[in-house]
Amino acid sequence: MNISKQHAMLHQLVPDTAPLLEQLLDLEQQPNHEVVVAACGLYNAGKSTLLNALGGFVEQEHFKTAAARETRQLQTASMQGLTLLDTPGLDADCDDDNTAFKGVLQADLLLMVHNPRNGELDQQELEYLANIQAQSEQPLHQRLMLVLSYGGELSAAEETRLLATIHQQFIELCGDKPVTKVVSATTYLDGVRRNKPALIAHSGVVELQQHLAEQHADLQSQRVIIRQQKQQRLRQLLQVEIDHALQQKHQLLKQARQQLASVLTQQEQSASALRRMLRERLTA
Ligand SMILES: Nc1nc2c(ncn2[C@@H]2O[C@H](COP(=O)(O)OP(=O)(O)OP(=O)(O)O)[C@@H](O)[C@H]2O)c(=O)[nH]1
Ligand SMILES: [Mg+2]
Repeated sequence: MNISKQHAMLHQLVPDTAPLLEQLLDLEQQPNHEVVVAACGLYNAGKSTLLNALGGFVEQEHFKTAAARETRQLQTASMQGLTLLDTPGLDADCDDDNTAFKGVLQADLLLMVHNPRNGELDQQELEYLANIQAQSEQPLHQRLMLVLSYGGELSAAEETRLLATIHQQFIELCGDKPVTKVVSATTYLDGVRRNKPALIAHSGVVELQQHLAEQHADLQSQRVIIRQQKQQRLRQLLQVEIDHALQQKHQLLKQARQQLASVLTQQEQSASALRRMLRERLTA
């Protein structure tokens, strides 16, 4: 019997396990694809621009960018063995928030893109991060990098102060601060277009590309371990749910059997009384 048939049977037997089963099935059917690096953050944070810069989409952008809200769906591109994943801004009223979030959860590394013009992380970003943390096998600061976009717009002192505040927010949220890079994707794209090495170097994008290339092998082996841990955790949860559901069924059957037994006893008592009465009448 194949896995889907087993799952269908289990679903029929214990319907409450449906969400867990779905997650397990998703995980089992996930292809062994490339390492996925996803950009997430508020709309207009510069996610798509950053991914265009990282992926080398200079003359023609692969990920559409705009000054207004733009990305509405998940979109991917390949970059030296990595898959870059663009996501809708957190506050976009996107058709399928769940699909977007599921995609983000399956990413191996998250680039949390934050525009320093917005100051520290806002409530929406913090809730989003907490939600990811709640559903991750690894601590948040290990599966996420903070990327401050619009690099060069703050003075060095302002940038240091802002980063200290944001790092403190991370420490409160998950106990540690993530690896952090400050980039200007527009400066990088401009530098490549106009062949200005100083702009390219100043943009911080090359540094980020190098960092991702260095992380590649680690991310790949981590992916296998995390997948196994996730499967193990889901199977354990499933086992607990199944045991609980079977115990409840067993209890219900026991009660039903007791009720039936008591009805049977009553009926037997009535029948004996009836037989006794008939016998007395016949012998009278
Ligand atoms: N000055 C400056 N502008 C930037 C930078 N990064 C992005 N922008 C601009 O910011 C605007 C929004 O950029 P996008 O990359 O579309 O932002 P996004 O986060 O993908 O936005 P949504 O798809 O709507 O969620 C565009 O006009 C970009 O040109 C940057 O580092 N510096
Ligand atoms: Mg976008």
